[in-house]
Amino acid sequence: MADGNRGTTTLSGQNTNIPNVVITTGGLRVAQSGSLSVSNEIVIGDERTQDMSGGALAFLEIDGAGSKIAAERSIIVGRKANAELRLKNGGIAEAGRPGQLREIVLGDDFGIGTVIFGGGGTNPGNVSASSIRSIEAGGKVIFDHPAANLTVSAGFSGNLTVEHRGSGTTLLTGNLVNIGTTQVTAGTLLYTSPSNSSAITVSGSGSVGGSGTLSRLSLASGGCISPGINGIGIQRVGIFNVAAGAKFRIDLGPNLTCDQILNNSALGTFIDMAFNPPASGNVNFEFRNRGMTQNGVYPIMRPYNQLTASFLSRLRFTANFPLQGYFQQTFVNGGFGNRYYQLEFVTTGFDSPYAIWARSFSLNPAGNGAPEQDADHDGVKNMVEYVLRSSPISGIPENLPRMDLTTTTLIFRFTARPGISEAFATGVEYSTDLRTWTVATFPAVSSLEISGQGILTTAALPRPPAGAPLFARIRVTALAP
Ligand SMILES: [Ca+2]
Ligand SMILES: [Ca+2]
Repeated sequence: MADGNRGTTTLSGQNTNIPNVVITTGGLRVAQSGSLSVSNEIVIGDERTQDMSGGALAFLEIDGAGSKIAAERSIIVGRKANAELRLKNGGIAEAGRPGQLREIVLGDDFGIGTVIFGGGGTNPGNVSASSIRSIEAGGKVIFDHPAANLTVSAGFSGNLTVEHRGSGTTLLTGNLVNIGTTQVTAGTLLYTSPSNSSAITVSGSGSVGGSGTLSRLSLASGGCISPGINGIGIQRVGIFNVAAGAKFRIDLGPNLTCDQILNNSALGTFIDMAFNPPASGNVNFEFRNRGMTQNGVYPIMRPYNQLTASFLSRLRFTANFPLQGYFQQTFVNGGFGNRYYQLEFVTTGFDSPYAIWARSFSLNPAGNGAPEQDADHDGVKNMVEYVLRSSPISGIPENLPRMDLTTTTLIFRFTARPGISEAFATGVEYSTDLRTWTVATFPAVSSLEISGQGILTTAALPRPPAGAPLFARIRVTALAP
């Protein structure tokens, strides 16, 4: 099967048992759940007489979920010509048989090949292949899509460049071996590959991250590094150039865990991170709360020997939650007799669990949501509502203590939310006249932790003589931080 005209042909049915497909010039679209299965090769672009300065002379576009091309051998994009493979809206290009070489080849015999995931703001399709390999110079892989999570497992190798220019997020899980430059100008490009030799430049609104190792990374103004994949992670970097206006987006988690940017010595080869901060201007740190549980020292970055004191004076940080803090650097003995600087972020105040709770009801923990206040005027202080898991804004107290009368005792009990003991003490008080209150003490009062529910406090108070009143109430005290 050969397509030699310069227009576009659209295939929508099932087309099988075709030995080869060669699109010399012009375009072929596979759409509307159409398919094309080829027992040998698919070649896109195969005409030497062309204007090499122009755009693609041939393209194959696979558009829409269920649309697919499959070659039992390779898919060759750009043999002797400029050609494009366009993957849109769930369309799939599958190369090779399982267990065999499954590659998409860019550029052959002086041709130039480009693979585009998305294009013009459309959602992407994908490849089913083990690698995208460029033979001739000029090969390109372009991510130009708005999708929130495109995962591409094919590795990249050879003389190709990568561009990420759509607003979406792309995760590359394959190895990237000896490829050319990578430009991220928009969206997020994530890597899990333990090796990535590409010289990566991040600019505009682009962001880079993941859990892999980046040999060479440059953040231009606006460019962002955000270690990990949607959470806390470690990003290893070799040569790390940072321009003024660049951004570090760092997640802070429980027990002083945080995103980290480290040298890659942990790989077994002892390589410094050559960290080159800007000569002037600010670098912006943005922090996100990923379940912080305490103030403390969060180790953000560990380069060797090249972090300067003047750099520290130009760090700016913001957080989307109340958080104060400052940076410090420490000098630590490293392996092999080396010493390295560690850049640490020291937190001095973040929302306590109580404050997070108060804010969740749109209350100000330092104002109407303060522990001693009663925001909904139901007679129950905010901190008591917090302890009892009652809404501080509904006006109707929930989970109030229960009282049961036996022949000899008054049983008073309540269940407090778990994990409050660092911030609040609870107890029981009783009175016969509502004026003088006495704190009930052990053994009359006892507490028992009930897994998954909280702390059950029970007070057994002597039953007063017939006709005499007895009152009991929960006592909540805010502890000094
Ligand atoms: Ca992160
Ligand atoms: Ca209240």
